Amino acid sequence: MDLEHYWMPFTANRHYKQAPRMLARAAGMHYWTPEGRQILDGVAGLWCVNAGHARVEITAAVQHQLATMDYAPPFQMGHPDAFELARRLGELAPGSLDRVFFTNSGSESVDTALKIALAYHRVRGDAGRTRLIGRERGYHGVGFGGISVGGMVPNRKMWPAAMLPGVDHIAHTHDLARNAFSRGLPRHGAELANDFERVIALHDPSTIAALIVEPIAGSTGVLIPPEGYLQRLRELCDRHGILLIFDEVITGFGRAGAAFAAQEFGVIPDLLTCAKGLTNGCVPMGAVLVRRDIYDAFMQGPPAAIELAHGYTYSAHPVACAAGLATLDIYAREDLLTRAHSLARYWEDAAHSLQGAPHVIDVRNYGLIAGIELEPISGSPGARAMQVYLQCFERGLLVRTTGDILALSPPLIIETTHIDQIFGTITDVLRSI
Ligand code: PXG
Ligand code: PLP
Repeated sequence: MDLEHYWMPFTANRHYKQAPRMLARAAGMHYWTPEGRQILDGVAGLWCVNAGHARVEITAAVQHQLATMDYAPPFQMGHPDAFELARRLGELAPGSLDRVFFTNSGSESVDTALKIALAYHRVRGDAGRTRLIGRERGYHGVGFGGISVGGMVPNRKMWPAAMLPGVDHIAHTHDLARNAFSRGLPRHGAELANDFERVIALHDPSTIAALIVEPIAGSTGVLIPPEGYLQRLRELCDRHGILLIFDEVITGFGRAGAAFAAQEFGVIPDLLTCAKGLTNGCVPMGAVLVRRDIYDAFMQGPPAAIELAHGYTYSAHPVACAAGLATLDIYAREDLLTRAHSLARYWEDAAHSLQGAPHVIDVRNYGLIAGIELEPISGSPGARAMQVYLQCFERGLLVRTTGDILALSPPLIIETTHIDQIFGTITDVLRSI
């Protein structure tokens, strides 16, 4: 097979193409390689296949939709499933986050949310609020907006002149010295929210439009918010008229034990971005859930005028909407959005059994997420985790790595025997390298 033409995303292309790892088939908790080797999926694809692979109900809905209406223009035109999916998402969402803008990815959701936040202040006559605040080690996709508010250095450093102006970052919450091997929410670090207060004072609160954070940071290596931290961010936003955006691209749809992490943590943002689990990963789709009165603020001008000059050719694509509705049906029927809650204790105990295994310097977890931080090989950051990743794949387990951190986020249909297999395999690998 000619591998040269495909420029692979976030991949060491040359290394991969020397020894490609191919997947050919998926069902339930597993992938199969072209040679027929079974691989347990420890990461729900890429944090997205929450209901497990190849669900027949979703396949049927997609097939039916493609045969009935392949495409419908989303501008000045609609189709019933788009309205129904928006209604259903509003029902799942916390508070009054029941106005929904559809996109095709997490990155587009982030750019859309940032644009809505800036435009909202402007339509209210508060056009001086132009600053966007992100957080160090945040991941908000790869659009120019997302990398500007994001805080993952390699994702930013090629494009120094292309960053949005007026962006600043608050400190991240990762604190191994005080919080290593925390179970659930780390005890120490609520005061790190005070760094937001510093940034607010520095720039003057009246210039800040929004703060965007992941309730649990995923891509950067599973950073769980310290107890009380998110509440404090919410209070500061309220006090200073700043919008709070939760990026729930990973934490949405049951990952943390509730429909959204916002509900799990009891902190309701003003805008919420999601994607991934919205269609169980099988058709690209994202969404921004918006507080009802923010939407209303836009609905003031001449009724025939377009209120927001924004949208994508594939916003509310009929096939994605069909997949989304079928996915939400499965989540509801199988109580998958709260399943992480009931499995969290077993998952936590299994994850923390790695404490004391070779190279492990931290284990952290929440819902059906775990991060295992490894001691880096001196002079080769990331190499240790990559070794574990490759060995796990050889032994029939798919994990994810970022730096020297293993990230785990299995489909929510996982059973305890799979949990045993995941952490058993990782233990064996750690002992062998
Ligand atoms: N926000 C967050 C919080 C994400 O986790 C995005 C935005 C961007 O979504 P799209 O659909 O544009 O990729 C994400 C995506 C990893 C990994 O290995 C995580 C993501 C993407 C790729 C890899 O942790 N999350
Ligand atoms: N580039 C060109 C030339 C286009 O015509 C369009 C959409 O019509 C786009 C980019 C944006 O594409 P999308 O709506 O799929 O984001």
